[in-house]
Amino acid sequence: MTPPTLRHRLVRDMVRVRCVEETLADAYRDQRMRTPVHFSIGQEAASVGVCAATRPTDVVYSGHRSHAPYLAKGGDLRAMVAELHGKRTGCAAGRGGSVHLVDHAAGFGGSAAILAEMIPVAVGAAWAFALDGEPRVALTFFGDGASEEGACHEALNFAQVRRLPVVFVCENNGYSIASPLSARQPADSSIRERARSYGMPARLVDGNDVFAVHDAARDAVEWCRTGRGPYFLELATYRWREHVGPGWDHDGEPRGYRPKAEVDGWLERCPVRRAADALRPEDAGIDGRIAAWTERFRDEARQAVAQAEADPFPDVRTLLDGAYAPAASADGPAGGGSCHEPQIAYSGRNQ
Ligand SMILES: Cc1ncc(C[n+]2csc(CCOP(=O)(O)OP(=O)(O)O)c2C)c(N)n1
Repeated sequence: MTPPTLRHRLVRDMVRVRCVEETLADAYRDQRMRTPVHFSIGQEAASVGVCAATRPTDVVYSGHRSHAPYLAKGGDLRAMVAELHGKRTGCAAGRGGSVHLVDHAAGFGGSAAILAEMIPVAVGAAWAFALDGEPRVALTFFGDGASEEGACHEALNFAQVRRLPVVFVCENNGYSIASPLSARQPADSSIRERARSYGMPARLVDGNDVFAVHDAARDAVEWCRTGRGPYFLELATYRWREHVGPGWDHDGEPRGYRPKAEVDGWLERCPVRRAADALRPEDAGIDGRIAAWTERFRDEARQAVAQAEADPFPDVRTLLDGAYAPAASADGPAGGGSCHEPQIAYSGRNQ
């Protein structure tokens, strides 16, 4: 059997992310996952195209929309699904949920839901790589809303001053929850222009074209690895489902912040379908391959959900392990108590 081409791998990896997230969205309705979930369904080309341009030793960070970059960087599927179920086998030992994914072995450095929080963290990692003289690159995914945070601009500035090897990947899906870009940013301005004003290259790319994303990401990573400083990618894309949760904006009471015709227009620009259309002239069997991948990855995702449901919850006695607690003073115990003895009553139910 001939090995898959890079273009095939990019399509396959998007299909995998789509299948995992759709399976999770279906299972979410059973309420066994008690974590908020922010799906990247419709935005798969961004994570897959960028992460395929990295080396295993490069490190990726993300915000709350974290499943896709985690999986695209090679994060362990079962550990992610267990994390979403709050289980001990989760990648954050069941303490973090969907917004606190991590897989150091795969080069996924972590995700967090405080907007823009991981951008300076990625810059810090890049600074360490530069100081150690290691040819590694840090990458950080975030949304258009996060690009408006002060922490983002401080990080861009510092990265450029120090010429650090960090790729800033802004997935511009046009909305911050229900607030459109036009209501939040001055007319005739753009995210990439603001990034460019710090002196780094900043490119707008069709974020639903996985091949274009991959080409741009290769240039960006190469730029950083060869010591020329940071690089900014603005990927224009669109989230298909509601901001948080498994539903669609128009499957019940209209939410009112974006018209159905706009959503439908972006469904037509499905990144998987567009990649398949592009590949068909060189591979008449692409649709059959996608069908086979879909079956395989849905099955893999269903097994991960079944395994996560069967896995144990963390032991309540470990509840405060790893949590900060001030030391007791001579006048009596300080507020937080010990790291090892839970200080709160526990009903034994998963509430
Ligand atoms: C500092 C901070 N402010 C507000 C929020 C609440 N919040 C969570 S997600 C979100 C919108 C994020 O939009 P964007 O960065 O564009 O990412 P998207 O959800 O579109 O992927 C907001 C305002 C937060 N998590 N952190």
